[in-house]
Amino acid sequence: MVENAAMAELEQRRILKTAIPGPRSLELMARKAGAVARGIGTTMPVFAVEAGGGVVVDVDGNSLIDFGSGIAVTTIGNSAPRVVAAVRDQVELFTHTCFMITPYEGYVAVAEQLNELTPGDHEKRSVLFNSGAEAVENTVKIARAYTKKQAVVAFDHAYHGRTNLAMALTAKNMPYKHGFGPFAPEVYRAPMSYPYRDDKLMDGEVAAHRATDLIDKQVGAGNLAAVIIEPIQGEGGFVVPADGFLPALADWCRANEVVFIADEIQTGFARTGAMFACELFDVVPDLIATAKGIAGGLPLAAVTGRAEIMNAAHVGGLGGTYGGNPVACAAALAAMETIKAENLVARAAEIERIMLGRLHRIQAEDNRIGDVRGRGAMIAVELVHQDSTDPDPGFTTAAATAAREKGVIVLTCGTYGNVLRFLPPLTISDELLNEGLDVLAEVFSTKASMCSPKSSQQHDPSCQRR
Ligand code: PLZ
Repeated sequence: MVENAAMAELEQRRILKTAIPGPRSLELMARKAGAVARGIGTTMPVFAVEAGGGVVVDVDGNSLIDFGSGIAVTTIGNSAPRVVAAVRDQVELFTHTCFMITPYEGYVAVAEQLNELTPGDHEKRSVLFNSGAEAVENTVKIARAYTKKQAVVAFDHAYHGRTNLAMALTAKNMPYKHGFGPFAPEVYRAPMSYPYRDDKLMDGEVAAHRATDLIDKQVGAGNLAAVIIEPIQGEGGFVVPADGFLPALADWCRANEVVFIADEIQTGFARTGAMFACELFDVVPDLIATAKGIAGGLPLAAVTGRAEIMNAAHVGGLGGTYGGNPVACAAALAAMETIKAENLVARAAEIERIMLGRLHRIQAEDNRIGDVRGRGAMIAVELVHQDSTDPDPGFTTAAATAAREKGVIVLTCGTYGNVLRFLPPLTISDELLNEGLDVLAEVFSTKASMCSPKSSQQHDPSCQRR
């Protein structure tokens, strides 16, 4: 692994010097409340000063194990050495010209890389943007321009972003949509394949048929421009669809002249133990939206796809002032080189093995863990009330808070708020990974007698498990 001075100095250890949050973080949280709009929430109220490898260091000197990667962004580690060097070099040359005014090579090189790395060996084109939501919006613009149709189908539990069209595509009301309507029209929702919650007899093909049948009846393929789906859902609960679901859906799209869009904003760039999660399911999307892990933490996003679809939008129809900023492009080239040079796709698969092994062992002792699932370094546990599949968001919040107080950054997700998700950077050491898992094991064992009452009951007598 290439190391730089800063990273070598950053001790790869969990260190707790104060309570979490410490006094300086508390002071800064008070300043945040006085200066930043309340709509921006805080998962963990500690302020970062440095990060790398598998740790985030806070203003009180606490060194926290990073199981979040800033929501699946710093896949190659924070301040990855190649990214730092590439950004430094580019910043000294120029920071912006606007690619639509005077182009530069970095943008073209990123597009070439994306065309090569994304699934399928057909002729492709790419276009760059700033955020995942912007990429998603543009997949729909492009699909509409190509098909001359308007409707778009998204799925239950989907998350596609916070801009107006992306909000319409996103399933969950609170906190993403509540009070922010009206939403973009011509967006329809289909049922997702959710093996833990679906009928046990529902295999992937049957689940796909359930979705396409509803689309046929309620929308009509003749009106449908695109189907957009996360191959493994992110914010919606790390839902891994049943085998056969995505290929059947993609086949139906092809047969009906509907553009099949994969939103790989969270799953892309080695995160799931493949360069892109579509590969795990043997599907080749027509368009693929990427962001997050693409540029080692700098804001960049992309749409890549079949040349004939990508070229359907007229000249000047796509763009934006900052899209494909030269500094972000330099970072992206360095990030992609890092993934290849450090064999991070294989590292993600190794992380999957370690995490699933440990979490299955914890689950065997604890029937509040209804499901353990995920691929690569995108792993989750779904928490339920004892001896049922009823979601337990109260216990989930308590477990996440307990883990954070012990110095492990963990995130929650899921339509029902009952999923603990783990997204470590692929540069985390086995020691830190295992230490983070030790903390989780400790949290589950010390919280053994703690569970929240079912919403329908004042007191759950089955709560006393041990
Ligand atoms: N599509 C699949 O995961 C971003 C959002 C966090 P942006 N997910 C994290 C939050 O609460 O805002 C995401 C995603 C998928 C689209 C997006 C949107 O990407 O870069 O946040 O716009």
